[in-house]
Amino acid sequence: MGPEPGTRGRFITLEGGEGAGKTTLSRALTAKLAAEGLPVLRTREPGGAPGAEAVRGLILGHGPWDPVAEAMLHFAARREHVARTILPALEAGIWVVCDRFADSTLAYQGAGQGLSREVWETLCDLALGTLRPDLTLVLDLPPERGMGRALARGDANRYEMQGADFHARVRAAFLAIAAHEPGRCAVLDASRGPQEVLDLSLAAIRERLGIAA
Ligand code: T5A
Repeated sequence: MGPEPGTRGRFITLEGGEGAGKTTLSRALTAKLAAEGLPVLRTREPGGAPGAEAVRGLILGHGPWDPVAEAMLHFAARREHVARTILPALEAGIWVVCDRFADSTLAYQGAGQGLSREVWETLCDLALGTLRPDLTLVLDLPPERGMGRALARGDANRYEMQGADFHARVRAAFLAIAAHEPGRCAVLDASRGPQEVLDLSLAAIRERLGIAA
C-alpha cells in the first residue's frame, strides 16, 4: 500500500559502530519497504549529495582532525545532504533510510574524541533546524565482532588506527543516546544474522511508525 497523497515521508536513520551491518541492513530494508509499495530513498553519511560526497573525501582522506573541526566538516556535509537530498525527498512523500546521521557525530567526535555535547547541540541547531529522525535504529554489536567482520572483508584499517577503548566509548555512546531518547531510538541486536536483523528492524518500524511492512 502506498502513502496517502500529500503525506510527508518518514526519516529513518541507522547508527552503530563499524562493521555493525548498517549498509547491509539499509539495502535490505529499502528493498523491503519498496516491495511494500513505499517510495523510498537509501542514502548515507558522510555524503548523500554532491558537495557532501566531496566533504566525505576530505574527512576520510585526511586527518587526524581536531574534533571540533571534524564535527564542523560533518555538519557542513550534513547540511548539504539535508537541504539537497533529505528534505526534498521527505516533502515529496518519499521515505528516507540514512546510513549514519547526527548521532554518529555525538558518538565519534563526542564520546570518541572529546567534543562537548553543547557544541554538538549548537551544530545540530545550525545545520538541521527542527529536522530530527522519526526513528533511529541503533545496531549494537561488541566492537571486536565488528572488527572481525571488517577483517573478514579485508578492511580493518580504521580499527587499527583507533584502538579498542575508542570503539568501546563509541558503542556506549550509542546506547546512551538510545536510553536518553527511547521514543526515537530502538536498539537492535546486531550480532544476529542479516535476516534476523532485518526482521527486528521491521518490527520496530511497525511498532513505532505503524506501517504494515
Ligand atoms: N563518522 C561518520 C564520524 O566520525 N562522524 C560522523 O558524524 C559520521 C557520519 C564512515 C566513518 O566516518 C565516521 C564513522 C566511520 O568511521 P564508512 O566507510 O561509511 O565510514 O563506515 P561505516 O559507516 O562504519 O561502514 P562499515 O561498512 O564499516 O560498516 P557497516 O555499514 O555497519 O557494515 P556492513 O553492512 O558494511 O557489514 C560489514 C561486513 O559484515 C557483514 C557484511 O557482509 C560485511 O562483510 N555483515 C554481517 N555479517 C553477519 N551478520 C550480519 N547481521 C551482518 N551484517 C553485515
